[in-house]
Amino acid sequence: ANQFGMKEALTQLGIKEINEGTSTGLQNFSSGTTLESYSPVDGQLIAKVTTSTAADYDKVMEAATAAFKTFRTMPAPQRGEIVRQFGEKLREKKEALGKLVSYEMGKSLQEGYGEVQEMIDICDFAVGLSRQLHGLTMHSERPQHRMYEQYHSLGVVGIISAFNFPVAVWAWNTALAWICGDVCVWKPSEKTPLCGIACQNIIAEVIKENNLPEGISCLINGDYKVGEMMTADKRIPLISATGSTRMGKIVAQTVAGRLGKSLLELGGNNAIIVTPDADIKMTVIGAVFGAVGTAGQRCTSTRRLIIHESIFDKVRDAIVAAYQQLKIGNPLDENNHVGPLIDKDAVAMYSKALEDVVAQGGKILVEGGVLAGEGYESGCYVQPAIAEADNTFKIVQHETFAPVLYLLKYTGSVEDALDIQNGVAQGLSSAIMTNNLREAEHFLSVAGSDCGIANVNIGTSGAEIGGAFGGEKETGGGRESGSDAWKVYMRRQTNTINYGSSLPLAQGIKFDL
Ligand code: UN1
Repeated sequence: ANQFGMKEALTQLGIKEINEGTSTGLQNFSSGTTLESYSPVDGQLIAKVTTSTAADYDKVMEAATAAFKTFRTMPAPQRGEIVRQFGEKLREKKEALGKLVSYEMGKSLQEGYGEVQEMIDICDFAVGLSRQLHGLTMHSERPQHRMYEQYHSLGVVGIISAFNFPVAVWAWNTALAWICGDVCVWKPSEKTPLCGIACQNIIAEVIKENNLPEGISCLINGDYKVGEMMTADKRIPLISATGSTRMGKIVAQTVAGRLGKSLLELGGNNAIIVTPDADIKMTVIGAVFGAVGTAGQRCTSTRRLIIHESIFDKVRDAIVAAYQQLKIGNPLDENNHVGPLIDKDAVAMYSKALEDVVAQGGKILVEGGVLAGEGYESGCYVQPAIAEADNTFKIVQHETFAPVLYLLKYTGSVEDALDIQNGVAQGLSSAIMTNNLREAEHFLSVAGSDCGIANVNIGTSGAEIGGAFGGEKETGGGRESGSDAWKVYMRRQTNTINYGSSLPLAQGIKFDL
């Protein structure tokens, strides 16, 4: 299928018919079975990827551990220069990589480009940060003593990423890990292995051009069994995992069992509170993009709208009307708003959610359904749906990774809306639409949203890379990307230096010999 210049894009990214799925920057080690990547856009086979066996994995880990020993001694700003070069290559390949993301994953081309832009942005952020890996200095209680803390490189970082952001989430992790002096072993989702190959090909060029130790960026491919090799591996001090809460609980327990660190970025059940003081026009754009962007497969997707009863009908009608404008179809065609779901399993979960919401007492406002006919041959295209529901429904409490939006009604004050918003197990993203300062500040206060992300007059999705990204409760508690998220990729060391000629003990303890 060479629609929209996909063939050129694949060539530019070095994607062949069969690709080596286990590699360091310089060598390939794949000897496992083959993984086939089919596009949800047109159902066509894009290419194949060889998976990693335990022996392949070991070779990669040996290269990674060896690379770490030298990479950690390279000054951080020089590592920043490597990341800068990587960001430059991403700028050159933005179009090709954005297209591949769109074709292999199914998100709209605009969102595919947006994802590559996030990679570029985090590279820029990391370059600056490479000169700012600051620790504090403290005043010692003892005379002629100095105390400070410093951050040292941690080691091999294991990255397990999901299909929905097949390139950006890896970049959030690697760009920071590299400037911190860590090396990375990445297992992309088995649903988007070619995005992994494409990224690895790009970084391999940087590794070659700079004569860097092979193994600073390693790729492995396969299903959860490959992931298990990583989570159980004592050579990996930090596992950064993005995906379902179910997966995260398994990862967390395995990694904790060996007292490793994990950075978890799991499910969300994100809501927008719409108060009587909301700007309806802004609400509609924010809610619709949040609910149908990436076909509802962002961890930040808007799942629930919590609308005050006094404006419920007005907001409902405006959103329902906006849904009639949505064009669903090939995401590479920029006339379309919504592309396909990732695969038929996702379609089945979507259909089941719609059945469940009705069975549990919900009322369908915008009919869903699986689309068939010309352009929908892959069987992965669905109609974004809306249901009026109650927060207590089991299905509303659950994160369905599809474009299903629940409208919930609240009466009373913003506190009542917050009870509903916070009344779920997940805690990733949240938003309030209001021009009322008191409501907005209450929402942001300690008694307000319990999520890792809380926005005012912005939807729940589409966060910038400069802030720390992540959430509370069953979202896993991890923070990636901006702010001081880099600290998790380093180990902290406290240093006390005595430049005097006696040895006073802390806490004034006397110990004379
Ligand atoms: C995800 O869905 O895993 O905030 C990440 C957003 C994007 C990242 C989402 N910047 O929607």
